[in-house]
Amino acid sequence: MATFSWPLPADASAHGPALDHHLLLNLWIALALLALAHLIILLGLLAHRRTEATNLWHIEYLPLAALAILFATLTIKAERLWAATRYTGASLTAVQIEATGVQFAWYFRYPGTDATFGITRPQLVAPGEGNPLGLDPADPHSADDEITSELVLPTNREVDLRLNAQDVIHGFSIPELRLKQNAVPGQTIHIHFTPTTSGTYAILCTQLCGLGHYRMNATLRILPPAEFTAWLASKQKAATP
Ligand SMILES: [Cu+2]
Repeated sequence: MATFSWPLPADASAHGPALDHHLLLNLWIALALLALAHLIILLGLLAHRRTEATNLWHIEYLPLAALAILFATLTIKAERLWAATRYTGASLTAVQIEATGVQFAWYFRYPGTDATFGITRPQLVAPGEGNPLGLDPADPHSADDEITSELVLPTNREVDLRLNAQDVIHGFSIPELRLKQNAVPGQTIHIHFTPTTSGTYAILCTQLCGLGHYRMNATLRILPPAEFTAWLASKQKAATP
């Protein structure tokens, strides 16, 4: 199956190949069942009616039970693959980053050298004054927080991304990382994953969140660890007065 030409975008995450494999397995099974259903219809048309209709229960219920077990197994496997990025906790050494969806932009926040995110308050949100997330300057943890409009991640290190939304539900989606998760106002939703391939990728919003939805996108840059550390240091240096 490795030689199968696959019209999905290239995968740049550690969990992606398992998801791709499962998707392909689903498609092959659906194709096989479609062919089988047509074969059965064809045989039914050609066969002579030799049996009483009342004796056909096993022809009806056994395939039905087999299909139910097959689809339940595929669904449970898919649910587990998805839950691996969502419901299991990230490792304690994961890079901590926050992403916030706002009509119509994504903001990313790095906690800085104190490794703690500063408190944000809705009443302090003022994008025109350079405080799009409403960081509270009275909280000492907020002083070194770095807010960016592009997401920069290191390769081969787990990322613990917390997702927020300020106004309406936005859909955080990176096709190359096989990630799609809603950002919901009033909730902090964690997803964790490990980028594997350096490059520049698009971050999209996949919920119709308003008139400017079409332009709600951002850039993801995945860098080798040394370059990522240098980028983070340069951001922090620029922020220090
Ligand atoms: Cu949106």
